[in-house]
Amino acid sequence: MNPNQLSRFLSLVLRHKPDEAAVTLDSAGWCEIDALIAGARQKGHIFTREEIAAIVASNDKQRFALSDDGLRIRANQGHSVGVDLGLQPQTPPDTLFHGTVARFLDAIRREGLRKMRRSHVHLSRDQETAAKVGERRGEAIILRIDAHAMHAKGHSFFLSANGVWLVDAVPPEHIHFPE
Ligand code: HQG
Repeated sequence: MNPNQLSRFLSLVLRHKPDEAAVTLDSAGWCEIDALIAGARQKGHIFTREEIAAIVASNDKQRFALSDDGLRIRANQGHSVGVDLGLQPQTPPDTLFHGTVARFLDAIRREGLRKMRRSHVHLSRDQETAAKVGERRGEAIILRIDAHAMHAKGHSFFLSANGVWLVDAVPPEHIHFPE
């Protein structure tokens, strides 16, 4: 696997489908690296501990973290399998952003932002990051989220280890749509 393929494979296993490497994640999302390497090898995916360490260190979005003892790995966010990352609620910046595409806007106006397949709605701290998230699907539309008002109303916000703001849902009244 080249580094890109390995990064994608780790995202798949550590966020969505641990079965793909014949491993289980613990309740906080951690996976033994030795078990991951052995399980993936059984399925024909060959990589080393050093290659994993290089991905963790160099990944453009810091998608993965190693445990303090270096023996386990987990994804910092983006899960669809149920894990509890143990994040503490935090006060968000007054404004956060969400990058999406035009075809979702009608539904978002009706029902707000929903977490869809993931465990949270993902919000970005700045417009540039939100633009990159939206561009994965087409021409990005940037929504401005009134995080201050949501927080004041009791919504819990969490900050992932790689700087993504996570929230359960965003009701439509807290979303500013572009003109
Ligand atoms: C949309 C990447 C219809 C939402 C990025 C998005 C991010 C709705 C899509 C991370 C909706 C869900 C997450 C509603 C939301 N009706 N569509 N009510 N509510 N949507 O991938 O935020 O590279 O689950 O706008 O950088 O795009 O994987 O979420 O378009 O941080 O590390 O439904 O994924 O990180 O898509 O991206 P996603 P997202 P990684």
